[in-house]
Amino acid sequence: MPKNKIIFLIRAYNESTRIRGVIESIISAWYSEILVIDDGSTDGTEVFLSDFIKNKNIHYVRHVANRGAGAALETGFSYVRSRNSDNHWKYLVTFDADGQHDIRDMELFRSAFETDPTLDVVLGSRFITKTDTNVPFFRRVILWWGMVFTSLISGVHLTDAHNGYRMMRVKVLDHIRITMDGMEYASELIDQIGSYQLHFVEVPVNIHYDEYTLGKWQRHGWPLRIAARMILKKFF
Ligand SMILES: Nc1nc2c(ncn2[C@@H]2O[C@H](COP(=O)(O)OP(=O)(O)O)[C@@H](O)[C@H]2O)c(=O)[nH]1
Ligand SMILES: [Mg+2]
Repeated sequence: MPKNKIIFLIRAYNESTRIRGVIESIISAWYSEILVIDDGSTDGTEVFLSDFIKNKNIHYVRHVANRGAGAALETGFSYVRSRNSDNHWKYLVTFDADGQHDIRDMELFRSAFETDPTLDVVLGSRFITKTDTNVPFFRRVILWWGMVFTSLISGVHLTDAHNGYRMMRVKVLDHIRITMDGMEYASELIDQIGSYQLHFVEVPVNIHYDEYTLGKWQRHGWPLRIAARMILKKFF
């Protein structure tokens, strides 16, 4: 699988202290196609990335105001849909801007597609087999709740429903449309994977936790409110 067929979609909201390192780790693994959706950051993210943008090392789109992780994902999807008429990109990877994802795990995503050509989507999971990830207790409870909720609402059973590390065929974007702007997009995405009967598998990934990433939880909104928005959207 040639690496330039894979586009990395990185959404970033005020991650200026982390995002350069993330982009550098991707480039140093010889991936060249990187799309950053700057979700209305107010911390100078654009300035931190100015040389990448100027030298066209990355594709860069900025929301004028913060719209949320789901909206930023859909902006990235529509960018890829509208600029891929020659099918240049075959796969899309969603990758966090905060350094939680490990580029080395790409080997597992790629080999999943290579061993099973019928796959549409490969999803990262912290909870299958033993990864080195040490998920803090409070996070584990929230993720468990997210997993149960998503199973109930979508009928798709995953071990880790809210893992942002995913790889999909670009042609899947013909079906998928994210309409939920906030964190509830993760359940919506899985719901659509179920509705379109996309063929998926989970692979084990390491998610890196540190003080910085654990300190961001307030940005997500309350889990019950996120779930309520998803229920309203799906049933009303
Ligand atoms: N929390 C949050 N993240 C956003 C937003 N817009 C884009 N993102 C990015 O979405 C990714 C996932 O968000 P994060 O807070 O790390 O969530 P978590 O890793 O699932 O706990 C990160 O790269 C964020 O920078 C937003 O409005 N809120
Ligand atoms: Mg994160």
